[in-house]
Amino acid sequence: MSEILGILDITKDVELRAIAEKVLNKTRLSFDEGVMLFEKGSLPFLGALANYVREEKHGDITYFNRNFHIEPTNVCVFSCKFCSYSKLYAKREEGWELSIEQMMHIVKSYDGKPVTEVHIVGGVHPKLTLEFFADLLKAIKTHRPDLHIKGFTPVELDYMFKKAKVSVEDGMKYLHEVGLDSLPGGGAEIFHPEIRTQICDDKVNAEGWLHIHKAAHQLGMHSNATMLYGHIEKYWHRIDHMERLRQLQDETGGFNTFIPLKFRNQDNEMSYLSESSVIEDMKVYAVGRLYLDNFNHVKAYWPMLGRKNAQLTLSFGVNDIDGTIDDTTKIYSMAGSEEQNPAMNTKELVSLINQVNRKPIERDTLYNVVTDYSLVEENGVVLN
Ligand code: V47
Ligand code: SF4
Repeated sequence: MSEILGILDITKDVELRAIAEKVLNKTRLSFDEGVMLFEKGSLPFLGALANYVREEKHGDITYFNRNFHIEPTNVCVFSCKFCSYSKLYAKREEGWELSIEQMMHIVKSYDGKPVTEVHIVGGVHPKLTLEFFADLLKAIKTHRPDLHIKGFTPVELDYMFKKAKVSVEDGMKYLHEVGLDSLPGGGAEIFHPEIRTQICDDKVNAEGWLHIHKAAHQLGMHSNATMLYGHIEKYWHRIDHMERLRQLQDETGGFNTFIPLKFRNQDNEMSYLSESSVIEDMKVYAVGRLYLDNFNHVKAYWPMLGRKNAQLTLSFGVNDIDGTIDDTTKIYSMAGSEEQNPAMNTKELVSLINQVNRKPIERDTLYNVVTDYSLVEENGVVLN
């Protein structure tokens, strides 16, 4: 109770106090209230409110998982202006594509290591087909059936399905049957056409992105959702984006996690834009936590934000800091990620979470507990 009164004391603004009361009473925020949080909400106000909701849902629990990435190709038929990665026409000699054998070599390099997930995502190569990716999924599942495969954004899937002339529903069913377990959150960017047509005009639109996630959810698969922020979008475009996600989540309940992605400006066609401040970054996490009342988890992708800022997000609504990846995806390192050395082992990740007095828990993709590290001593012994 005193905590609640404390939050209300942070601001004298009548409209913000009304929003705070709604959040404390678990009442859903309206579109205009979402925009108002960005316009008028101070950092302490948003932080206190988002942290309240985070602790109501998860206490101090902070999840991470042990995963690795495979990027089948950096060749891409699309031309997103924020992308520092795709090589098709401009720098063809820098383009690469991996064979199934090469990707299986990566999978096998994790044999005996306690990873629970492989995240597969890359460019959209004009030659790679639905059958090629089905063969990849089958090969991974044959080799390591327990490894959860989180793979392909609607950008890749839309292209694959259209080329194979199959419907979204049939295509998803097929990939699920041959081993695809869930979808990552990429390709969402900003849904509203006013922004989308300026930054990524030629790839799948909002309706297509949401349709593919809905089809996955209807098969019982889970997925994540991202939002690329901090470029040319206005506050209301961010809320419009979250609103569309909130509506689909009401229908299906299939989203696991919301992942805001900070626009990085190195070596892309939008390099003339400056990047958002840390204050703005924390506000995006907090508003995400408050507006998306039907999402259980909000994730900060630490290789992009840096270790210190990732720790800070844990006081702004975030309850997940992604994985102990050995090698960050090139899509980030090329756009200018905060971390020069984005590898972090489990011990480092656990102490990063402990340092800010949160409770580290290793999860699998579906948020089942793998190891509760608050019960594990330095030497790895599980305490009772
Ligand atoms: O959709 C591309 C983003 C995304 C830039 O689901 C950029 O667990 C910032 O979605 N600055 C792909 N971001 C990666 C992705 C992801 C990452 C980690 C975990 C999960 C998950 C999903 O990367 C793209 C795009 O939004 N991106 N260029 C850039 N310059
Ligand atoms: Fe291609 Fe993805 Fe880059 Fe867009 S963001 S150009 S779809 S690799």
